[in-house]
Amino acid sequence: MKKVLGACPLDCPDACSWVVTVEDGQAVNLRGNPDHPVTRGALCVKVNRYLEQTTAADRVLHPMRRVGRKGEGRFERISWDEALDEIAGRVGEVTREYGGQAVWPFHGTGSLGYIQGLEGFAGRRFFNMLGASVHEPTICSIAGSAGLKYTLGTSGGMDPEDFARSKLILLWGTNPLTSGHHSWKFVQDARRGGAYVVAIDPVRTRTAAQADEHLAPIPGTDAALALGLLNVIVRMGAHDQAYIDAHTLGWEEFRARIEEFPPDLVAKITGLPEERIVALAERIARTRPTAIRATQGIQRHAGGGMTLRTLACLPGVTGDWALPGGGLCYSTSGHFKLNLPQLVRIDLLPHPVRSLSMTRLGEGLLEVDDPPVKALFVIGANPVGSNPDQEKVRRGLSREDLFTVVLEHFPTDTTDYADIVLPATMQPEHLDVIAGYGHLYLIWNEPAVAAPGECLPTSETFRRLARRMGMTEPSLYDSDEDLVRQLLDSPHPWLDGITVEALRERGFARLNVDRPFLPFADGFPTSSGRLEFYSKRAVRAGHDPLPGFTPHADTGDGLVLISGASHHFLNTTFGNNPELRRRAGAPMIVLHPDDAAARGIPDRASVRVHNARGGFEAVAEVSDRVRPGVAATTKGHWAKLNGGSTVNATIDERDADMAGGAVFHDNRVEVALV
Ligand SMILES: Nc1nc2c(c(=O)[nH]1)N[C@H]1C(S)=C(S)[C@@H](COP(=O)(O)OP(=O)(O)OC[C@H]3O[C@@H](n4cnc5c(=O)[nH]c(N)nc54)[C@H](O)[C@@H]3O)O[C@H]1N2
Ligand SMILES: Nc1nc2c(c(=O)[nH]1)N[C@H]1C(S)=C(S)[C@@H](COP(=O)(O)OP(=O)(O)OC[C@H]3O[C@@H](n4cnc5c(=O)[nH]c(N)nc54)[C@H](O)[C@@H]3O)O[C@H]1N2
Ligand code: SF4
Ligand SMILES: [Mo]
Repeated sequence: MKKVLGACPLDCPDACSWVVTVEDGQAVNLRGNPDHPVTRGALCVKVNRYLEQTTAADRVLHPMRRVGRKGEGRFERISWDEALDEIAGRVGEVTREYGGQAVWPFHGTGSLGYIQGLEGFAGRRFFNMLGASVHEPTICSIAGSAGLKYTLGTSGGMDPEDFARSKLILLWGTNPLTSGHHSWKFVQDARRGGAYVVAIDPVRTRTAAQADEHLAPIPGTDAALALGLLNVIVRMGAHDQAYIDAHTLGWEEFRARIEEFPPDLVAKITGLPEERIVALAERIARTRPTAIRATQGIQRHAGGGMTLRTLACLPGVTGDWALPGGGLCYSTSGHFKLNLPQLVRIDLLPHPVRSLSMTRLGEGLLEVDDPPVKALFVIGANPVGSNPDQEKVRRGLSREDLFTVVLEHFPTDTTDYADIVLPATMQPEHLDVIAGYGHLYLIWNEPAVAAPGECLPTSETFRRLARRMGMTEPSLYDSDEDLVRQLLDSPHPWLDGITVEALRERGFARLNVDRPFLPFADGFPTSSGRLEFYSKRAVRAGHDPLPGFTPHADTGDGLVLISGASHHFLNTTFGNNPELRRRAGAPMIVLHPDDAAARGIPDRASVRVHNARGGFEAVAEVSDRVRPGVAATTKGHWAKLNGGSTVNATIDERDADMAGGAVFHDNRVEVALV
């Protein structure tokens, strides 16, 4: 029997460190690493079933070639040799006829590993050699990150471990009890120290139900709420003028913007009672330190970038950025100053290439023609389940002239459209290193068991494909461990002493930063070195020079449908696990009693949720967990296991205000009895 240290690869802020128990070459137990200060011995309801998934009967174990029509999901088993020959041949034809840019390496968030996953996996070097289009990972968090960079110069903020020192915590558009529960312990620590917790969410989630106070604004109006809170704070004279003078840029201009948002107007915009806005502002005014936790859900709207840009100003006005336990945390990933350029090797590109946005796969496959996309590699992604506009994505993937290769663990809604499916290893079967976006540790993942069937690490698949295509560039053949060494080879002091050996021994390493962590103690990484209320960079990018409020673009009829994290699935990962499906139940939609009554929908009724793009079937839950005009469901169900379509059939392939982010929660639907 041996115990092997690993890392949860899933797209979750917590990046847990885990321990696999191996007996006779089989993984027999998986649990959270008790030594890791954030994991603290616990995984989650989903990953407690991860080992079960590694041996599930439906796991893809061999290369397969399509025999049926696209979308039908009928395949025959082939050998790796046949698969590599066919892929090398088809990709060679495409690049000769249309150029490298006709190849789209579409990689998703199935694994956040630096080697096997999204962050820069070895396949990037192969695609750079081809001169393939660059894939822009726009689907998750990019609008908020872009907004934060205007204000702070980085998307990184405070360390969630420091929530324990806060006296007021605003859980603003975040549902940690479902989407990354490990930070909750720090919230509880703060409460023991007397902290007050406010949830700001149009839905009464598990998290909101546990808060001391819950405010349910109209979706997409948070920036107006932030400006309204600031309006009251400034009128009280509770802004920190000394901090503002020493550390910010453009206060007089921003102050004028704040004056445009008095609480009576903000009450109208947000649908919140004016007295509750004023009361929260007064609470912020008198409570130091105040921490804001905002995550990705809040920015999946037309104005999502502006929302984070504006929220990050709040601690700049109150001076909380200077205080342990104060500030804002969206994602910590910007703090990992790893040597990504050396891993990704963009310099291998033969010439500059275009980018294709992950969020716009339908458009990319159906409308782009300079050149058209002729070969698609889907790696760690399930776009039929997770992308906006499911029907458009299906139409794109159905193109007969498109050659599609999907690297997967399971026969998903997307593999059904593949020409070739390649079997990929799961986390206990390959080497990787990962960083959370909700803490400051790098986590090591040592292979624990042999891969089943003919599964290969994604990195190895691309080494073999490069060889098959006759590529001679030596760095294509670097081993996984070499790749990690190149990644860790960074001059940044926060990475001093973090080596493969150190990681391997303990399973994790915290960045060399102080505890408590004051991210901007040495200034902000903007061009002025200050927090920029006024941003020249924003002006150059065509945005408002000042933080403000950007309303929803789609103001039509219908209910605003929010489809946030499911407690039992992670995106569409685990959507095929029988026990988690049983616990999750059928797809549901929460309707306010007034909205249900107006449509004659009783509790537990079967309904069809639809709009011009498409629809899906769900069970109605009539409840005041949502505010009137808002409906809630969750992401993650598989279409083929739930009547052929999911909530993503209703979502628009539209961009948010910044960097091409997706707008999943900015979606209008109608609901009718079936
Ligand atoms: N169990 C589980 N965990 C997950 C995931 C999962 O699918 N399942 N997904 C993972 C991924 S990929 C990510 S990116 C993170 C995301 O983690 P979160 O950001 O927590 O994800 P969401 O559930 O999309 O959104 C959080 C909350 O924002 C609220 N919200 C939506 N629109 C608005 C708004 O306009 N204003 C306000 N104030 N609130 C709003 C939603 O109602 C929701 O409760 O979670 C990760 N963790
Ligand atoms: N309606 C709605 N839709 C959403 C969202 C929402 O809030 N609402 N949120 C969006 C967000 S935040 C995100 S991040 C996206 C995620 O969208 P995707 O990136 O498509 O993520 P998943 O749906 O989890 O699909 C990941 C796939 O990768 C596979 N996989 C996992 N590990 C590996 C590996 O090591 N190698 C290979 N080859 N494959 C692997 C898994 O089996 C799984 O099928 O979904 C988005 N979709
Ligand atoms: S999904 Fe998140 S909470 Fe669950 S084990 Fe993985 S990192 Fe931890
Ligand atoms: Mo995400």
